[in-house]
Amino acid sequence: MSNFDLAAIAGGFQVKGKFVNAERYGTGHINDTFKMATTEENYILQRINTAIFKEPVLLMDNFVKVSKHIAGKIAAEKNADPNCRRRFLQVISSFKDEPFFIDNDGNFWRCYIFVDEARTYDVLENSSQAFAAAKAFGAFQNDLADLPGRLNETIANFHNTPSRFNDLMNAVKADKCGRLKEVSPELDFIVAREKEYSLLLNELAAGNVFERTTHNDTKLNNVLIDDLTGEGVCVIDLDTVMPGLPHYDFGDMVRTGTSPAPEDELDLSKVGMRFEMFEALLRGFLSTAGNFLNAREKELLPFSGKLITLEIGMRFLTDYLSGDVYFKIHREKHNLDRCRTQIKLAQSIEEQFDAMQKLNASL
Ligand code: ADP
Ligand code: GN1
Ligand code: MG
Repeated sequence: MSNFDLAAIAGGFQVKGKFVNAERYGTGHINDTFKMATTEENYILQRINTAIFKEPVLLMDNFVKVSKHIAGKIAAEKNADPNCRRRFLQVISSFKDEPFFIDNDGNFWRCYIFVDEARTYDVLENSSQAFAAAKAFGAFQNDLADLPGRLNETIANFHNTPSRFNDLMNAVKADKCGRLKEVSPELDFIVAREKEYSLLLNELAAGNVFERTTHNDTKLNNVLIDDLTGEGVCVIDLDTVMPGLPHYDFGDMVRTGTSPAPEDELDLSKVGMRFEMFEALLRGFLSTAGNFLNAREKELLPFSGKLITLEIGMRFLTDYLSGDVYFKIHREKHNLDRCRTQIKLAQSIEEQFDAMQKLNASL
């Protein structure tokens, strides 16, 4: 159920057919997503969270640029795929010919074609899926390597880990909800690793690694896996596509693609990095991104897994201390539970780090 008049909102877009129904869909933490059926087609209808994305018009400008660029790449392929409309997000314009619709309450909505016969996985089932997903995200970076101009930054300092650490320290000082006393082990773990948080930015400043157009939210449930072929068919959730480092994307794949347990698992004994999944992610990513990464960029891939896991861990902890104002929560202490899985995963990555480095050096 939702409080939105979804039929009226659907009526704002140039969709085919008549509205049939719309239901909440997916497990994203930020936007409100609905699967909508009309008499002719399935669509995704999504309310952009404008508390987080404060410039939705600029965001949709990025979104359209990126989808069109990828569509152009697909169209130029030899033997262009007849299914190519499934391989990028096809934005449906409003009746004002804009890529969004503003409802009577001022909510920002967008609409795109629902990709059938494909799904996302909150937890990957096997290493073939890991390879396919990482290959798709690598191809996404590769496709965007020649995007003209620089995209708008939809959230400033999104993957600036020292700045995220600073936010956590401010939340600790404020202790707005009196929750600090519950989080000592998690906080100690994060603080003990402070020196590592600036490593990638230092490498960037030194000119060893380079800014590119990256996805920045490569949670494994942001790529659709084809039911039939098992291939990564379409990269979705383009809100944070903007300038970034390739490591942010690879790191988030390690964070979300290697553990057999969900991000909010309560039984921490189930959380850990499965080495075979890491290997598949690495091989998959290098199969499409390997040609544009330099030697130092490649060398830093295993480290990025640990860094991004800790970065998202600190964001969950910051949100818990601040009263759960950013990520959607579905139970008490949800953000703390999420933080705990990230700490456990980071620990598991540390334990296997030498082997990860060795494998990476051998590829
Ligand atoms: P959020 O920003 O909230 O994570 P997403 O854009 O990732 O929102 O969408 C939420 C979920 O909806 C995805 O994980 C995916 O399962 C599903 N989804 C999104 N877009 C499509 C699409 N075009 N076709 C099919 N499923 C989609
Ligand atoms: C959010 O939108 P979603 O659920 O794919 C968040 C990511 C976090 C992720 C943690 C815009 O992603 O940065 O890594 O939750 N997106 C934004 O699960 O903050
Ligand atoms: Mg998502």
